[in-house]
Amino acid sequence: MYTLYYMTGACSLATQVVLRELGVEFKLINKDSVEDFKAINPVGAVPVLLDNGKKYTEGAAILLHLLDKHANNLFPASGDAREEAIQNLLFANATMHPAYSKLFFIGQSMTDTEVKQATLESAAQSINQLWKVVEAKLANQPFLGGDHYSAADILLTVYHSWGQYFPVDIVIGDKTAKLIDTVSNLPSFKASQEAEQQN
Ligand SMILES: N[C@@H](CCC(=O)N[C@@H](CS)C(=O)NCC(=O)O)C(=O)O
Repeated sequence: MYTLYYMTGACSLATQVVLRELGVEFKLINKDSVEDFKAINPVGAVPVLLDNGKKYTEGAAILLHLLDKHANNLFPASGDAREEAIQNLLFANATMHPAYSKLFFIGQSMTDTEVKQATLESAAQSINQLWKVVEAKLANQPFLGGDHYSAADILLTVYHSWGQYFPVDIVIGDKTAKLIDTVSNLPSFKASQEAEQQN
């Protein structure tokens, strides 16, 4: 039995989608309902996963743990395909996520309206460069995972949803738009969003 600590709409949404894709049982706990969340994760960040009481932090590490443990079609088990999938997972988690995190930081910390808008737009340009990298990776395949969506595709779909919170233009290519549309309409994705609202 798993327990997932989450925040609504945050990167932990991708962890929940993967748990559902794997068909495993889990319990959801909203981070904001925990009195001292830093006692659970001193960094203060979600996702945090408990696997039979053992604690896992860091989204990519959590996904690798789950995907190694359960049979799935989200992550190759070996070979070049696995190496490629690890690179894509970390591109999403360690490159695209921090690029979006800049928007949240600027949004929360800057007060001068003009400077704030210019800085948000600069951060959005960096994000758009990364979406071009994604579009290029999709030249001959519908998902980063190939013919089937992968963990990285799920992460990217969650991050893309964050652009709507900021007054900037996030530009994605046609193939990327199709990927995001497909993943965000998966039953596992929709159920995860609903569960966050109900919990
Ligand atoms: N490197 C961490 C980063 C996780 C992270 O930044 N999580 C955000 C949500 S997407 C968070 O929990 N922020 C704390 C907060 O906003 O209170 C990971 O991949 O797990």
